[in-house]
Amino acid sequence: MKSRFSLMLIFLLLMLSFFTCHFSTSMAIGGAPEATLEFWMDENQTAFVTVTIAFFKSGYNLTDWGTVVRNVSDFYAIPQIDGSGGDIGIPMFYELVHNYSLGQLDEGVYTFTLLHDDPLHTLWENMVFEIGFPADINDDGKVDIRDIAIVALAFGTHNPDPDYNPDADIYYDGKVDIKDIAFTAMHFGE
Ligand SMILES: [Ca+2]
Repeated sequence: MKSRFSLMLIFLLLMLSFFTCHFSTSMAIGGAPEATLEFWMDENQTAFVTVTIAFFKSGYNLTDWGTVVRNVSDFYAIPQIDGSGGDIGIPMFYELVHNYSLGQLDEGVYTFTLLHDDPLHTLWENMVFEIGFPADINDDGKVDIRDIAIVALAFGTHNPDPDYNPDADIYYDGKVDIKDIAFTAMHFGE
């Protein structure tokens, strides 16, 4: 009785994985583009994000990648995907790669957001990356109670308050809040 139940469970799991695989494959064949983001730095410490958009050609052309706007700690990449008419044929797999230069960034934690919205598809990908060793605020090579104290002292301040300390603003969003304390605490002892 027990082994029959186990067999049943295995069968159900197999069915579930089959449907999950089948579903994701048919999404791609249906033409919904998929984006992947990769962060890297060159020898001059310039930060880049490589955006790869993969899609099956079903009347799609990526003609304009738009611009990246730096909004304190967030970068928004807004690719424009233009329809190119009813191009019905054998589905072809396309991949478009674009490098966004983010320039030389101060030490901190940043978020890169890719957003594309059209009547058919929404592409939304988020990536968090770190520059330097931001939890070590006093730059003495370790994260300890001194670093926590610096963030605690600046807690609740906003740029341009006189007490605002950009080094304590690890998420670099113009305010020192619980996110910055939590990040420092998470790296405590490193
Ligand atoms: Ca330190």
